[in-house]
Amino acid sequence: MAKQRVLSGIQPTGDLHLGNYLGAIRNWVEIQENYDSFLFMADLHAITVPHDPAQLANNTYKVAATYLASGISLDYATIFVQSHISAHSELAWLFNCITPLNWLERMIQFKEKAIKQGEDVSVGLLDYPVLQAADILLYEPDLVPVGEDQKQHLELTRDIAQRFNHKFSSEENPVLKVPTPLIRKEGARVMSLTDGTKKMSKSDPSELSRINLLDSPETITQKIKKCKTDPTRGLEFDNPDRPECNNLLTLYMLLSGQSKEAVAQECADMGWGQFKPLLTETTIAALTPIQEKYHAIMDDKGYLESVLKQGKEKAAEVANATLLKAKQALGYSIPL
Ligand code: AQP
Repeated sequence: MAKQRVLSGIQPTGDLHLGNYLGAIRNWVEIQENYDSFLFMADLHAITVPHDPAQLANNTYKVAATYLASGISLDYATIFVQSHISAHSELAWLFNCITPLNWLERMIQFKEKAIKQGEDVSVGLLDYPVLQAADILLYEPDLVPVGEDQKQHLELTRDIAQRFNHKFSSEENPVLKVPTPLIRKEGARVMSLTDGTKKMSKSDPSELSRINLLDSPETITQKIKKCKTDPTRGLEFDNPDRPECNNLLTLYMLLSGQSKEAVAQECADMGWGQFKPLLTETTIAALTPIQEKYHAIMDDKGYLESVLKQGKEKAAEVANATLLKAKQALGYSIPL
């Protein structure tokens, strides 16, 4: 029996951080053996906010190298660049014409990012979830593993698929496969180090708010030393009045691979002065092997390019077949 399919991606918009790793990449690695994974670099999404053309290609290589360095194996995964497959843009246009504008206007991420852009909000930023629906539906995945912040976008993807199927195909023979989001409980929302109520994000202007996967041991030490805590002694999970405490304990739990119960017990009587060095050491130990592999892969561009070329060929075959079905359902039937 064919394996079920998984699809996910990350925008090459800057340095990846612990949120991207714990909320997304680590989960892809954990389940990869049981699935046929399609993982991409969302470089069309990367230009929905102002970007530097001189950085785009290198950022895209960096994300691909991070996938591989984090343990994604080509035995199970196809890694490709979104812009290499023109079906993404084409299907997004078709979906634009069936998606009500007010579905997009209520997207939380649009509202948050639009505030940051001020006057300079692009149509692309509003349209981002429609392109994301195309990214996903082209590959007919069974599961889409993402962080909690993407939940609303995945619901929209499901709505677009269902609307398309309802309007342009029969119930017995739907054109688009409706996917299921996979959002793990732990690590689904890694919070900022400077504000435990805000998610850790690449676009936060404060470098101190996040730990990047490529941060040096010195930088990690500094960031954890300066991170926000509270005056209470004794550390605990799930106290809504102590969001930073919950976040830092969760990071420790995930990076050390221990259970929640073990961490709760170990840290119950600790003060921050004792906990911070422990978290620092654990973070450095978890990231060092990834960093070593990352640098080796980045030094071999020929290898990376061959991975992406192979990925393009496999992804294009799947994507073009779905695009053709969608176009035919819409009435594009004149032979080439
Ligand atoms: N803080 C987070 N906690 C858990 N998961 C997270 N993800 C991002 N931040 C966290 C997950 O990472 C994947 C890819 O994200 P992305 O880079 O494509 O876009 P994003 O969600 O917009 O990430 P950022 O860091 O917030 O980037 P900017 O600041 O550029 O928008 C997704 O699976 C996401 O859930």
